[in-house]
Order: sequence, then structure tokens, then C-alpha cells
Amino acid sequence: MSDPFIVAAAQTGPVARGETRAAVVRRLIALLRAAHARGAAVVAFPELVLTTFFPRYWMEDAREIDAWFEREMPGPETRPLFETAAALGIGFSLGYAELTAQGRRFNTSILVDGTGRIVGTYRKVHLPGHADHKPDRPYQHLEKKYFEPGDLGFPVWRAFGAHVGMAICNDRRWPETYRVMGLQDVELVLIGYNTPVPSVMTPQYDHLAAFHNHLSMQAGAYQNATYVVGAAKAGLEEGSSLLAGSCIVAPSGEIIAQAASADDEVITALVDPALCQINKRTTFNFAAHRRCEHYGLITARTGAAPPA
Ligand code: CDT
Repeated sequence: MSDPFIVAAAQTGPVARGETRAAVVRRLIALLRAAHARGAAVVAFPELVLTTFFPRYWMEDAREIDAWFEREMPGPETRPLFETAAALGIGFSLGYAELTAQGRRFNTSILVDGTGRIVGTYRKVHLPGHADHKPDRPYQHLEKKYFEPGDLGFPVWRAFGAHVGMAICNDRRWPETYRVMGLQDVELVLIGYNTPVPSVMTPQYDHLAAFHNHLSMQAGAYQNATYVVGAAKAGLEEGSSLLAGSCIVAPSGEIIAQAASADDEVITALVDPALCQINKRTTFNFAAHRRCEHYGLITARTGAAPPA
């Protein structure tokens, strides 16, 4: 059985459109140091954390779009984060916009170990929003324009003495995200998010945004007997209000740490892989209780269809 360790979520406040990556990285390093001072072995940073949430802007010029993306990781601006983390011996997950050598664009998160080595890459599977311009809206949500769906599935890696997976923002609302990792015996899921509220898609649920945020991660944690860490980019960013509520959820489904601000803030909690075993061996002992023969529709059908 693996030893317990401390995990941190590094929530950030807003990132201005004109803020440089170097300035953001300085903020991330300060959060990294704070997490390390609290004994953390690994810290989760938010989705697309190096820039403002640029999918809110309609852009047509390829060079303007490319400017939001990273062609290398680490690059010149992000290297100090890797170097500081390696010097402190702390790992992290980091969300950023990835432009591959083949010209493909993904909403990506990497997992970096305590030596500064990238040990895992995840590319966001569930891309919310739209690809077309909706000028009648106060802001856009153009993830479907600027990214293609992730092509790596939901891998789980051995890191920090545990089985660690990642997801990105909208992924956290989908039970499939957690289950695919649950089937790889995941013990810790690191999630970064940018959730605009009010939502231009579902204003009916604006008053429940914080509830749905926690509901999704708590359900995923409980039903798969895993810790889940949610790290928000929060606060009023370029006129768009982003949900805070970063949290760490235990395998029981309980929130065991939660941010109290909508700004740069570190929260920490103990991850004890032994606690994952309680439900992994009993209620959610998959090998004993799952009935795959009845789950075929989940992969055979994408959209819902009413009964005949
Ligand atoms: N970044 C991201 O995935 N945000 C979505 C907003 C959905 S509304 C278009 C989320 O699920 O929080």
C-alpha cells in the first residue's frame, strides 16, 4: 500500500488579456512555493492557466489564434516553473493550449513529477461551447473552434506513489471521464477548470453553478473511490465572471478542502490511498459487481434516443 502524501490545488484569480506568460508563471511559482511550504508533493493548476480564457473571443487570423498556444513545453516562459518545482522536489499538473508540430490544437494538461519531468499528457475530450460566431452573446465559448477533441483517452499514470489521472473542466461533468479512469484503479484525479457564470448556454442554472461544480466532482470521487482535486481559474476576468470553489474531494465524496476566495489561493489535503480501498474493495468492487453485458449502449450510442 502506498504512503499518504499531501496534494494541493492552486486556484488562480483572473488573468488579464494583456498579462504576459512570464507574469502568470511568477504567480504560479508563488503558489507552488506556498504549496511546498505546506508539505505538498503535487499541486494542480487550472485549465488554460497561462493566459486569459481566450475561447471567449472570436478570432479569424491564424497568427492571432496561434499566439495563445504553446509550441513547446516547457518553453522559455514556463521553464522557470519546471526549474523551481524540480528544485523543491514538488510535482504539478498544468493546463495550457497546445499547438503540436503537426499543427493540431488541443486543450491540454500535463503531469510533471518532482524532478521536473513530464510523466503524463492529457488532451481534453469533452469540448463545450460552439464553433460558430454568436455575436448576439456577451461573450463566446469557442472551444469547438479552437481545439480538436483529445486523442489520448483518459490515461492513468503511476506518480507520487499513487495512480493519477487528469481531466479538464467540462470533462468533470461526465461520469464516463471518471469511470474510464476508475477502471484503471485511479486514486487521484487532477482537474483544472474555467467556468463562466452567468452561463450563456444554461442561464436557468446559474444559481446552481457552484452546486453542479461540486456535485460532479463529488459524485465522480465517490462512485470511483478516488480523490478528486478541482483547481479553478476564478474571479472577474475581462468582464467574464469565473466560478471559484476549488476543492479537494475524498473517496467518500466529502469535500475535505475548499478555497475561500476567488483569487490566487492554495488549499491542501492528505491523500491516503488506503482510503480509496474502502469502496474499491466493497461497494464499488468493479470486478465483483459491474455488469458490462448491460452497458453496451454507453459506447454504442452517442446521443440519447427515445424508446421505440
Ligand atoms: N472550460 C469549460 O469547459 N467550461 C465549461 C463551461 C460550459 S458552458 C459553455 C464547464 O463545463 O465548466
